[in-house]
Amino acid sequence: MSRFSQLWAEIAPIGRADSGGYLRFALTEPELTLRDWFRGQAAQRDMTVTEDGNGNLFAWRGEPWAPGTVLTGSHFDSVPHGGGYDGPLGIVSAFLAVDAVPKDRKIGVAAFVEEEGGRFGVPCLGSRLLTGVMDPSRAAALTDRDGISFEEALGARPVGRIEQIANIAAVVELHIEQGIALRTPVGVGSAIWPHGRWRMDFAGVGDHAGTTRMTDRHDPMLTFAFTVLAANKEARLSGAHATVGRVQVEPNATNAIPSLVRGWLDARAADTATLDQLVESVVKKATERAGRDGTALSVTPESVTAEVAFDTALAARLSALLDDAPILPTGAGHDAGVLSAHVPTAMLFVRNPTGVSHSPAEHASDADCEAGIEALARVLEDLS
Ligand code: HGY
Ligand code: MN
Ligand code: MN
Ligand code: MN
Repeated sequence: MSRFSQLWAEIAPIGRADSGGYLRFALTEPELTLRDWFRGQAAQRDMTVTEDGNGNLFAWRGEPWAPGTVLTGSHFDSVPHGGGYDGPLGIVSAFLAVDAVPKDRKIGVAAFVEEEGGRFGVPCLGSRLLTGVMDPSRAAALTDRDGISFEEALGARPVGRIEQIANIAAVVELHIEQGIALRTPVGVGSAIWPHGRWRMDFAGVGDHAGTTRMTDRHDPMLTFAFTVLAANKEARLSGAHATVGRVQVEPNATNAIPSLVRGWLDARAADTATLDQLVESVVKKATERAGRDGTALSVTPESVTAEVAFDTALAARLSALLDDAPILPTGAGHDAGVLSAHVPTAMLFVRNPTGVSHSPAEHASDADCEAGIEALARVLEDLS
């Protein structure tokens, strides 16, 4: 059994649901178990473990945050019933790559908290706090579906920007590819599409499903359903990607017209103009429809992320180092995207044969994962 398969077997059962997908929400029992696993891996390598007061966990070879350190890693948290590779592959690969890098090199391994935003709603929460682009008091007050705040889950108020991020020479995040463009075992990231989430609240008039005449209704579910169709159509017409998820209906009963339907629009496009056009048009059409339905729509932008263009010289250097590995964009957000505004940053992608992700069916072959580890080791050695 290879070192990779051995470590992979250690974490595979943690947080796995009957669906075969994972329920690894930030700072819940499965993710905390993975953090303990992380500490064990660091101890085996005599690496110093630190936490940054924002929920991010680090293992350092050399002094924590020493100038010139190269940082790698990813996240443990998953979307509900997500795949096991999205995030953890970058952390397992980081520890195994560290093993192959000369011992005198200063390397850090990170596990960023709440990358998916699956518990508290804001993606890349940990890396946004670390770099100072997320206000700690706003983060502290974020709540999950049970009303638990991030501060309560963390056990303390998040501290916000860590000034030592300026000491980091480079960041490299290895991640399973979440599309089908990569046809070689390993690729290098060129960019992250502009994307964001918009919370859409549809308010109507709750009433009896059986006795209320159709002409008397102000049913927010109707406006919501129209909006889902409008988002889908607009995206298809413009080549963008739009999804409506995380839906809450109040009251969520068979025989009651709801008073409120809450959903999140996840929209992404290859360029900012297309993204802006998509969101503007969906909101306009939904607002018009709300007028016809006698419902009210409120839209709140959340974590809108501008296009990330990774350092092109760095990407070219890594591609050359990795036998001309292809350089490709991704539509998925990553902590590396947040960090890239503060530190020279690169991403390595490992081939995903089906491109399926955020699903129990997400998979990468052991051979490609081993190739990813070998590539990451080469990159860490080159950059450090
Ligand atoms: O949702 C994303 O784009 C990423 O997988 N967190
Ligand atoms: Mn993800
Ligand atoms: Mn991810
Ligand atoms: Mn990520």
